[in-house]
Amino acid sequence: MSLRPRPGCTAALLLLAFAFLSGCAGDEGKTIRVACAGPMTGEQAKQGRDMEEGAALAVEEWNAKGGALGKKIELLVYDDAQDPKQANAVANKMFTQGVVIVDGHYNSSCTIPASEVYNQRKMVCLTPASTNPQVTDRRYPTIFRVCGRDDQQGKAGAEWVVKHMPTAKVAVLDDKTTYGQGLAREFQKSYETLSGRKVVFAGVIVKEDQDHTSVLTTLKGYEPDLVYFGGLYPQGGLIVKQMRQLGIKASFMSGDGTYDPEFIRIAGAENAEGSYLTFIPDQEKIPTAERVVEAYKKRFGEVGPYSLYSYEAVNIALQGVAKAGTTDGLKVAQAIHAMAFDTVFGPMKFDDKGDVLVSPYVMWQVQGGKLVQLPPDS
Ligand code: ABU
Repeated sequence: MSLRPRPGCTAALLLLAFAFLSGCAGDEGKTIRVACAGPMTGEQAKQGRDMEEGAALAVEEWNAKGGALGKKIELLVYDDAQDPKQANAVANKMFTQGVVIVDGHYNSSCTIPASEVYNQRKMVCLTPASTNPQVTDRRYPTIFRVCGRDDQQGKAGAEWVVKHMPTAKVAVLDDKTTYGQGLAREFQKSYETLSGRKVVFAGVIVKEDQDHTSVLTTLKGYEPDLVYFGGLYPQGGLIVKQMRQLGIKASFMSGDGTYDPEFIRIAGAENAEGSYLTFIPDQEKIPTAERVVEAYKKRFGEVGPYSLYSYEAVNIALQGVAKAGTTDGLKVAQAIHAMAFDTVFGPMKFDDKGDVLVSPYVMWQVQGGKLVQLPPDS
């Protein structure tokens, strides 16, 4: 477990830490235990921190209103270290520690195995960020996803390419993870169907490597106009940087896992310039998000890609608890399935798989070293 304060939020996080330590001393049952689980250490730690902060804000707001079912809410933070085995281990630990709600995980490769435990133990899990279809396609009754799916965003990326770059030669790369490989295949399938053309090259990187020039040199030989990458920002940033170093001028496109200012920092602003990324419309411009965005910024600073999704994962779960009048996982899940939620993203409801009914993907581009949402018809 880890709690890492940002400047200005030390006192509040210390309170959370105190609450956790008190919990360890035997408060189980006196509080409702909510877990936030994700990559709290390592190269994706920024995403874990964003999730933790969103969850902390939601828990604080619930506690300020008196908690739920007459009990205070206690936030416990678990580090899955972006490792499927560790995700499974922390899922089991949560069960032994009396966790009833899980906000997690970030990586689909962690959410999928961990949700086997949540399903078996009837714990309610809402992932704020895992977009691989398998997360919900297994139709486990207590598993939900607050964000969209890779079959939706892969198709959105392909539609954009077919419309805006109809004659482009397209190459595809992925990082061989559940998320990256899945997203790349969804993009490729939609692209080839919609355009009637084949991608000119499909290759993989070794995620743990820092040097991707071998596969990029092969890719260069196919003279692509666009490189679509299925993977996350630490690798996406390096790929763009090394593409430019090798003189590959092709446009770069990726998905939500690359959508983070860290992508631009790792690539270098000059190298990342012009890159395309699919993500949801600007969260800071959603009228229903205004109050929470302001509160989040005041407490933690910049809102991360999945900060507000994490905030809403906790809110939705606790509304389910309040509606069900119990922390029994199956009853809470039934309540969540039956309810309609007013969220920062607007009205939200879940289908019978546990997916949200609406999840709009739009195109973003790096312009002037910043992520800029492109108008819908551009
Ligand atoms: N959707 C981006 C987070 C990574 C994942 O789904 O595995």
